[in-house]
Amino acid sequence: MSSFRQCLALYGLGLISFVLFPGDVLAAQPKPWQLGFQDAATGNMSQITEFNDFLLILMTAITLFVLGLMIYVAFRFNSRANPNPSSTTHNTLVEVVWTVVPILILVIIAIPSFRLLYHQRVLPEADMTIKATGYQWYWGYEYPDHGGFGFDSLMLNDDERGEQPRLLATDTAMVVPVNATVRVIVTAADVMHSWAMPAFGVKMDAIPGRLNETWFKAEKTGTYYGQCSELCGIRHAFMPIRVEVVEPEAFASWVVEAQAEYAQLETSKNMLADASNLDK
Ligand SMILES: [Cu+2]
Repeated sequence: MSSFRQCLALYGLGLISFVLFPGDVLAAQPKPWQLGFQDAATGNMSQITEFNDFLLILMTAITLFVLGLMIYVAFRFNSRANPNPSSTTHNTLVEVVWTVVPILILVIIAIPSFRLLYHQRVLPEADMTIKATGYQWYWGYEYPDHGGFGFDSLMLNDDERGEQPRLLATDTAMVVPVNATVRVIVTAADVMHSWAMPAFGVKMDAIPGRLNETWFKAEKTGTYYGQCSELCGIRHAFMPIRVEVVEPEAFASWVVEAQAEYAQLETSKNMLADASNLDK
């Protein structure tokens, strides 16, 4: 079978599976031939997508209107069609209209824009908190509400990644329950990074010595991929972010496993205390 037909068959299979199993379990990552944003997994991202679509329509309408005017002027008022130009210099009505209409358009854009900013910036009552720390070049996560365990999440190379997508695969993931409001405290330990998750509509700078706050409420279970979005050094492109959104029961059992598996903060605190005793 030619590769084109293989592609077609694969595409068809993908389409059928999408129709049969629509967006319930989502794997948010860039797709070949993707146009626009990744599928939204949070209310904020749905609003961002809607706002983008609205602006696209508005921009297209304005551009077509201006293009139409220019074409009209070029044909109607060129020197052959209009050999004796009018010497009018002012028209109060036209001047009021071309000032007021753009102001109205800006107000129409500003209202949903500010509403969106407000939703992103004002944190609702959070169900849980996770601290994400950017390092050169990987992410570390801490769960202060669940016993304070923490772990690092490193990119997997092509030999290790299995089914996971290239350059986005990680060994461990931030795991969160579906439909929970998660507050993410974002910081960095060395240089500036940025914790970005396109499907959640979240992008927050991670700055050393400073705690930034953001939040999301994932409404669909699945695996979501993002990347560090602040140029942070030679391996900036290789510190992906993976978030697993799971059912609350699965989250609870993951927490039990994670508490056993990952070093507890308490343990590391004791180690630090031991180390400082050694210095004396
Ligand atoms: Cu980074």
